[in-house]
Amino acid sequence: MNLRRTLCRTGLVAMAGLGLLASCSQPGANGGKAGGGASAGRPRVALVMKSLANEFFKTMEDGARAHQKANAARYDLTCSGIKDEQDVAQQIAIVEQMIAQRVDVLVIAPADSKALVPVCKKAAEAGIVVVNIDNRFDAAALKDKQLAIPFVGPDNRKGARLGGDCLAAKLAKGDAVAIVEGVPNAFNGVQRRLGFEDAMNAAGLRIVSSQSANWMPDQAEKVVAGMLVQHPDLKALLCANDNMALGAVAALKAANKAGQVLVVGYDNIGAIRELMKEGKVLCTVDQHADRIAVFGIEYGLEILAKKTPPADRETPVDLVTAEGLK
Ligand code: ALL
Repeated sequence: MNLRRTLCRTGLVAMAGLGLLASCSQPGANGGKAGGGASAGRPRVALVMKSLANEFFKTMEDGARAHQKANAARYDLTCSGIKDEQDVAQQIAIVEQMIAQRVDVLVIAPADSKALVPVCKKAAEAGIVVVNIDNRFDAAALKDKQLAIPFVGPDNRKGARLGGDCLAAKLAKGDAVAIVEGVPNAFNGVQRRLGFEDAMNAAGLRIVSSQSANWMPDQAEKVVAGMLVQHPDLKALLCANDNMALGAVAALKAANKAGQVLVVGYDNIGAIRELMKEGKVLCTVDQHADRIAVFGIEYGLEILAKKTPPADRETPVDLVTAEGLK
């Protein structure tokens, strides 16, 4: 095993000891250059994601790695993530490590829209170009720290509206529906709830319950089981991500209500596409996980090279229906 791979392995073991999940594609040696750390002159980009147990982030990582491979002469890439959707402290610890390693660009999907702001300020002050992807930082928290970090990602309210409108077309005015929300401190989760509400209100549907299941399937299964008992007339479940839609489908099966309550998801993961083909999920929203990080990386490299002033960039969202998959 060569030295680079050994270092990568050692790093992984150390990170595993801290409960961090990380992987190295092109770890490179830290050149020790002030403010740099580029290997062979190439900038080092760190992609910091959330739960790698979520297929969404696996797809994001695969997309980023494929892009790096095709652009190997342009930059080196390190990808990391956390084990648990809510483990904000671990994500902060990863960013601290990236600062210590003096990467050039940090592309981050924050697990919490407020809690990651201080450590990202520290990264920016260390001369690292920080790009926020997927889940937007809280505007007030950024302002408070006098920090300007560009956001590269979709309009989540718009995306959720697409899923909500698709559902509304299948229901009658006055029907009861429920929302399964993401982590309350994630801006994108909040925006998706608002987008679902926009669609339900426009169609005259009744939202009888709206509860968080923190993006996780097992939590969603429990939350939905409770909703089904409390609201036996429920006609549909709007889930803020596909993992929670998986939990919702499991809860429906356990309650012998499979096929009787419509399910909407968000992410377009493989497992949900299968359930859509089986008629167990009505639709989902594709935010193109494979491209979100790539957009962020490209933008980070551009800012690094040209000192472009930070500006937000909106990425696409599209509705995916069962019919569309046939
Ligand atoms: C969000 C993503 C996905 C994902 C969720 C779970 O930031 O946009 O919808 O399912 O994180 O961590």
